[in-house]
Amino acid sequence: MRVLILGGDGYLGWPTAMQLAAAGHEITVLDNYLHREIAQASNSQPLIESPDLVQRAAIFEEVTGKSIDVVIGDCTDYQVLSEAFTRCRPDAVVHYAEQPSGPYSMSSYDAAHLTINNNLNSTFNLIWAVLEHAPDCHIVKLGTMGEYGTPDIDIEEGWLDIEHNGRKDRFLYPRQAGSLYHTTKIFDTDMLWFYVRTYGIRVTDLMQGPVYGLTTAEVELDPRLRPSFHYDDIFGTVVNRFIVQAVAGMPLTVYGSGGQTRGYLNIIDTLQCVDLVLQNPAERGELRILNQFTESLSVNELADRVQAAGKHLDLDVQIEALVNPRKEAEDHYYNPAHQGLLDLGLEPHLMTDDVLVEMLEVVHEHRDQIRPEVVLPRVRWAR
Ligand code: USQ
Repeated sequence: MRVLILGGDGYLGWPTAMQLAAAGHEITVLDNYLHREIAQASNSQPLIESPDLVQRAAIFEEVTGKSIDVVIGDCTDYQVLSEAFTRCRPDAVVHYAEQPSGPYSMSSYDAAHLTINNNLNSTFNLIWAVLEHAPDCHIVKLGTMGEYGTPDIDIEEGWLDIEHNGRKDRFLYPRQAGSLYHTTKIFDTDMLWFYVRTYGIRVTDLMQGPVYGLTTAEVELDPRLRPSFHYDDIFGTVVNRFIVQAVAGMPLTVYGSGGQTRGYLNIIDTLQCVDLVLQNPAERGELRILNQFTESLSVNELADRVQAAGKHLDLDVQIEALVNPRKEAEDHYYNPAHQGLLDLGLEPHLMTDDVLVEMLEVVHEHRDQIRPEVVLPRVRWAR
């Protein structure tokens, strides 16, 4: 398959590119380093500095003999995206090219504006590039479980059958996100649904939960191929943050009462899910929505697990409840369906003690680079 990966420099984009290239697919990655720029500007550099995309592709080729075609460019510029389509002639596009942080999107007018602009325009341009250059191309779009919020009913996979005044119909599941970033993903889904039902494009929208981990199969070949790993309050996801806090000897930062429950997955399973949906594409005229996570856990449960794993390394891990910087339910019902990817063949790698211990060990090797000043929350939802 020829696959174009938008956002190929990111935490998930780069490992996806490597895995697909290693499996023999022809891969083009497109990225404009936006994430590196805004992370730098908000003093949120990753734990381990990654080589740039051109250098990473060269290292990958050196160790595997397989090439990854790199295009540095901005997919909110339609010309750039059109040229990437002409160059790659993709059978599928994996779309990661979005500003991915809730806290960043809530930090200022400029950050909110950038998030709206980047996320909506990249998706809009992608749809048009498919319509104009590759109408049969399968769009694999990374959405988020956060689109659904935390409703007091079961969460379905994308759709809800509703009976009203004796008649029935099927609609997109109601969405109510907790940050502007998560809201842009709702706009994306709506936009994709409009173009699917109007022009019959084929789309898989993956509603992903928070991802954790810093090692994938290709990283074993050369540690310079490691995904960029954030632990700061803005770009770090909660499990990755807790691991770094445990190593740094800082108390784990549980926001509020810690009852917030989300569906988590190992980075290895993100790659597995993307691979499975590429092998099993959506039909023309189908918006297929799959909930992408393997286990639901509350923040308190995460903290307890990291604390227990820390004992294997003789770390005395403390847990501290902080005033929640976000506006979110802290004690809520949470029962999302997630059968679709299992039916496609997903074999979950769960958050075991061993997995957490391995993460602690890798972070421990890099403990000198931890900057405690970026750990506590700097962005608040309140105004
Ligand atoms: N949390 C803490 N302490 C921390 C950091 C987070 O208690 O130090 C809590 C948050 O308040 C939240 C939960 O942990 O209730 C998850 O937070 P997160 O920062 O790991 O995840 P989130 O902001 O929701 O966003 C992340 C990714 C985003 C992805 C999303 C999936 O940054 O790109 O879409 O996870 S989901 O959460 O299902 O929407």
